[in-house]
Amino acid sequence: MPRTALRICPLCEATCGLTLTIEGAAVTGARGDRDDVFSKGFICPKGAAFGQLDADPDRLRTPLVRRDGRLREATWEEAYDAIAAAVPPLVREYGAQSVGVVLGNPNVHTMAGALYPPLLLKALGTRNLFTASTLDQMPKHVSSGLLFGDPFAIPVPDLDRTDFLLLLGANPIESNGSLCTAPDFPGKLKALRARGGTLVVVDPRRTRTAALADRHLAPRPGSDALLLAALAHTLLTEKLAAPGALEEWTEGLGELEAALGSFTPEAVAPACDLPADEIRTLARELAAAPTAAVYGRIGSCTVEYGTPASWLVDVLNILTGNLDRPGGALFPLPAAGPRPRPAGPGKGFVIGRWHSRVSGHPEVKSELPTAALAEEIETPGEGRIRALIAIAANPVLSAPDGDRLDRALAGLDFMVSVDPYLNETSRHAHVILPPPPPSQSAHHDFAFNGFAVRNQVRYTRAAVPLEAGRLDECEIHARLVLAVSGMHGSAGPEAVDELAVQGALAKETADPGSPLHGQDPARLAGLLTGESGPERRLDLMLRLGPYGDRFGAAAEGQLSLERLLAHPHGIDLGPLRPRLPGVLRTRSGRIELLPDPIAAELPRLRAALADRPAALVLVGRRHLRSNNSWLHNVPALTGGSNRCTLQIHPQDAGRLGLTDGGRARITAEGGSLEVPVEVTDAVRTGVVSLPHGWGHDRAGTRLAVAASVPGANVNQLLNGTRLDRLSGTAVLNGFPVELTPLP
Ligand SMILES: Nc1nc2c(c(=O)[nH]1)N[C@H]1C(S)=C(S)[C@@H](COP(=O)(O)OP(=O)(O)OC[C@H]3O[C@@H](n4cnc5c(=O)[nH]c(N)nc54)[C@H](O)[C@@H]3O)O[C@H]1N2
Ligand SMILES: Nc1nc2c(c(=O)[nH]1)N[C@H]1C(S)=C(S)[C@@H](COP(=O)(O)OP(=O)(O)OC[C@H]3O[C@@H](n4cnc5c(=O)[nH]c(N)nc54)[C@H](O)[C@@H]3O)O[C@H]1N2
Ligand code: SF4
Ligand SMILES: [Mo]
Repeated sequence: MPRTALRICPLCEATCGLTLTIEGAAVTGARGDRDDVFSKGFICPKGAAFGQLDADPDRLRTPLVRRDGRLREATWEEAYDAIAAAVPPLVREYGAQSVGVVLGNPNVHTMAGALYPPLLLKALGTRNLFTASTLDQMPKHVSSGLLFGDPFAIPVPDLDRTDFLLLLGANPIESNGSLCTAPDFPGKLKALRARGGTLVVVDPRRTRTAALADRHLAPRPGSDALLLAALAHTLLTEKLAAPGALEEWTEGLGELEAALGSFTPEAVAPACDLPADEIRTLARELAAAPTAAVYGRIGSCTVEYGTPASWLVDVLNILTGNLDRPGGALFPLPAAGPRPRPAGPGKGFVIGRWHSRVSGHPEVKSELPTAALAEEIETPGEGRIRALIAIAANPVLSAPDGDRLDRALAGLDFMVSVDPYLNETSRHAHVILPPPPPSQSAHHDFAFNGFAVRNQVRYTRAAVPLEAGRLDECEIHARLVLAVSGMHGSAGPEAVDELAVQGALAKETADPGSPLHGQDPARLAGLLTGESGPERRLDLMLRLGPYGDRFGAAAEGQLSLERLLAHPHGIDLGPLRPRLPGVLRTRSGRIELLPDPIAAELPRLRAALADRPAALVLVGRRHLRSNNSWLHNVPALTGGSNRCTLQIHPQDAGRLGLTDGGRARITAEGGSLEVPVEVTDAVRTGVVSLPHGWGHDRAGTRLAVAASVPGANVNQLLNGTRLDRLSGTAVLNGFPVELTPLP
């Protein structure tokens, strides 16, 4: 008899609740959970393919360990023995910096990825940390760190209530949203328009999102910072700025007008390739809307001025009085996050506390640019990375110049991958530790509830029992922490969780501001419930969190794991509410509107006004039925519009002698590729588009479906030197390319 089980979808940031149909141990169906308090039944084709993804025959079922140069099936014991034999001796001989850590995107989609990497990094003591953030949203962290003192205080547009949404460089109809967790983003955009609201989309492509908009502006890629600066300039000079209550909490308002002095609509118009009138009109509409939210994503982050653009997004939210008010952009309050603290000065946020060894890139949020990973492995000298631990990461495809990274990884003394696939990156590992398929894992969104458009909390236990011979991914991580700490064999994985619990409780009970101040941490630990270490840790975070029961110190009926388990479809915690000034952690205790590092960047941005634009630049794109580099092996999601083609406007195609269905050679500073051409007026002139995550043609992988339609890896066009200066984020959009037709 088939049964059903609930599972929060781990495939994108929308975090939809799924109802899985299960026969035996197999997931035979997936539909949206209509009773889910947040997603209310929404599902997309990726979620619907959950069963096929879960059962992919290419998923590794046992660890692989390299012997005599070849990866072979091994036991967990053999795998951890190999790690314990390799990593601690390397650290003893060459120091902590000799081990690098790479954390990829799915870490924000697993409980293990939230709970253990901080412990791993602490155990290793390395500063060589590289994550997907520097290929993605790091500009937003830097901007929030500087403005609000907390890099995670990222305001999200109040999609359900806003009257006006200005959306830049995002295509949520296909991506389902990012840094804005909103199941059924498409429905929310349609509802915005249906209630008389306005949607403006800024994108060099006429995306499916742009097609829904009241107005679509198609600027030259990379020019968002200029456009936004001109919008802010217009608000200030036309006296349309009305920060209202925010004024009390904001410093630097008076200096902003001078700092943005030369960014008039007329001055930026040629660089943006937009009429100055249109920029002015947009500024006036933004100011006139009863409520409005400005929101920018990938296309405004992974560009040369990604941090200034991300900063200007919130400058506009502040100038229009929309920050922290319903209908504007608000700060979520996640259930497993810290309790709000009283307002007051904080530690502030700085970048560059240390620098990368080879190119001297500043650290940002304790991370170094992933674009600089290869040189840190290749370049001889003290502090060179000799061993690498890659968790849920495929930088060979997702970072600039995969061929170089490929060679660098091949030269490592030792590499561990925690990954379900033998793919372009993990094929270099000496040990691969494969997590079980998602049906066999519990799920809670530690990361995305912090960016959700509604406060809510959900937890789903494993839908299918762990298959014999499998380890839960949390246990895989915990054992990894032990193995690199030289404690393999002398302590069990539960010790890692208990240490984390003790640490958190010791801190809490020592805090004079806590209702638990002075209590006995051991007694509190004894009160935790849960079937496993990670469940006990979730219980702890929920109980200490903003809605928690504080072990009885809070009123009856507050949150704990037990209470959450009694609500399998989740608990709604209400719409987002204003949180200022409590969220502020700047040294001044106020919003620092014109932070020094940004002010110092403005002259460069001003100088960019005089740059002669390249004739042809490249931007990326995402397809609904794919996800970065790792869903091309699921047959249900391949084919159709999900193809690795180079989109080009008919006018450009004609000028260059390219035809639809033909082939072209595309060349940029990092290399060249042969790609199929798709002629379409969905991209503007002067712009071509190639999706990322393709290039599955390397030897030694086990991705049968993906390898049959490999596509080309767009990141091979880059050499890793183009970065957003302040955040170290790779410029993946808006770089110059050249095209020649191929026969
Ligand atoms: N040109 C260009 N490049 C880009 C982008 C772009 O827009 N253009 N986008 C960038 C962005 S936004 C991101 S986030 C990065 C992503 O970059 P990465 O994080 O490096 O890449 P992913 O393709 O998400 O790869 C994730 C890896 O995790 C593995 N995996 C999947 N599920 C699990 C799991 O449950 N547990 C574990 N341990 N592993 C798992 C997959 O097999 C895969 O190897 O790519 C970036 N690269
Ligand atoms: N289906 C699917 N969903 C996904 C993913 C996926 O790969 N597939 N990846 C997930 C991940 S890791 C992330 S980070 C999110 C990303 O979510 P989004 O940010 O919505 O991602 P994209 O679809 O890449 O949208 C970026 C848009 O920016 C445009 N653009 C490029 N350059 C510029 C520019 O200079 N200015 C402006 N204004 N626009 C520009 C591109 O044309 C593109 O339409 O999606 C997540 N969801
Ligand atoms: S929108 Fe995202 S979370 Fe929802 S079903 Fe699709 S992939 Fe899963
Ligand atoms: Mo991402």
